[in-house]
Amino acid sequence: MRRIHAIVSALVIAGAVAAMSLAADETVAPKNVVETTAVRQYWTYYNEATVDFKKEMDRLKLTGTFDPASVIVYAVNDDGTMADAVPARFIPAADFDASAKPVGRVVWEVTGDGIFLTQVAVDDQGYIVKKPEMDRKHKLATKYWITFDVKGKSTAAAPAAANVPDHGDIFPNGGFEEANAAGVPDKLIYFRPESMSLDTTVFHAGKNSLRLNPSADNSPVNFSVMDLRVEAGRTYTVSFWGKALGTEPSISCVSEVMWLDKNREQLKDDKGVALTASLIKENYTKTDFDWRFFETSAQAPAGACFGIFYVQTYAKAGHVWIDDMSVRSQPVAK
Ligand SMILES: [Ca+2]
Repeated sequence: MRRIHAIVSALVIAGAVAAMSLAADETVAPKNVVETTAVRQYWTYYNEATVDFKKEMDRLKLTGTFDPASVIVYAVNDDGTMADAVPARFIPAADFDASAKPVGRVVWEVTGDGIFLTQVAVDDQGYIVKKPEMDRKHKLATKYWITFDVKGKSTAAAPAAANVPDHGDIFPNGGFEEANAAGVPDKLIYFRPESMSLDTTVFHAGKNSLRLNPSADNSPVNFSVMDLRVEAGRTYTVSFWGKALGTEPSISCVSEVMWLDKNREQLKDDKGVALTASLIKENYTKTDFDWRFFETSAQAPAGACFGIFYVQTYAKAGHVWIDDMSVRSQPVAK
């Protein structure tokens, strides 16, 4: 199944991809292509894009009625050739109408590359390289082709999409639901048992949350993901649910996203001030709070290759809980 497109993969695609007809074999060549990108991470995740297929049909001068079952997503190699179809789903918008308003979200799998944070660098051409050999792996932003057809014309079979969720989220295991028997959450390499734990009795959703356990000699405590790879110019919506209890009334929490360039240097404005996006702002939340939703949308600035998302408490007593950490990119296909 994963190699059925080998014939097409051998073709080198040059120039614009819109409205293309790739090969004589109509059963494998995507005709109607909406091009988008996603940034590969260490871990596998699901990206999403909202697509107005009416607009795309107009652009492609395509007549007929959009076929929701025809949506297939292909990865594109860095040389422009088509790679395999990836697990994907089309989720119609609430007011979807196949004829009048064929709009919805496409969610697809973005395969992790497994290159650990400390081994990752980005070269001058925008490729992820693996240190210390500086072995070039792939571009930071991978192209994807969302293909579709009109009713009665679909010929290519989509890969099984049984495990594709109904929304995209870059953040790995942000609900802390996946954990091993010892209570260590999966995929979150910054979990530190000396200052945090899984909580199976206090949570916002599911069965677990992450609890920060500050103390007088162990403060501040933070939970962060240091190796989010981002695409400059793309807007990211970053959020989590938080709760604080028993903390001192002076200062409780801060949460930010920081942006780093390809050398992992923090990006700053022309006054030398670090570029950040705040979820809990600089004046902090100065007292305990029950479950509250914190969110910000921020555009990754020019030159940004990495983002750090963290939640930190300055308390020396009490606990702070975190659940449903999320980072979503909504690349609206052009
Ligand atoms: Ca949870």
